[in-house]
Amino acid sequence: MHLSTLDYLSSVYVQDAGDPVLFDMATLIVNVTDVNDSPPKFKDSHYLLEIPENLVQDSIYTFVAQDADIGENARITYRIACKLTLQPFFYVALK
Ligand SMILES: [Ca+2]
Repeated sequence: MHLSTLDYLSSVYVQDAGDPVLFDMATLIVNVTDVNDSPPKFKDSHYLLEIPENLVQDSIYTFVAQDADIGENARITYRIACKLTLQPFFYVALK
């Protein structure tokens, strides 16, 4: 018998009112399945990175998000997203 972390094991007991009292017991396993009810979340809602124009580097920052679900419901993929708006994807601030 394999129990996952969300399985709960208990016993159920039944008896009659006869004389002598007769009874039986059974094992009860409750498996609580995960529902994808938690969205992945970044720690912060905005990130500002300042990068020198001559930077030669494979990686400049690692974004980390967390998901409170388990298994496939917590598996996160990352993408650079560009919404279809008139807003520019990158802002360049001149100092
Ligand atoms: Ca989730």
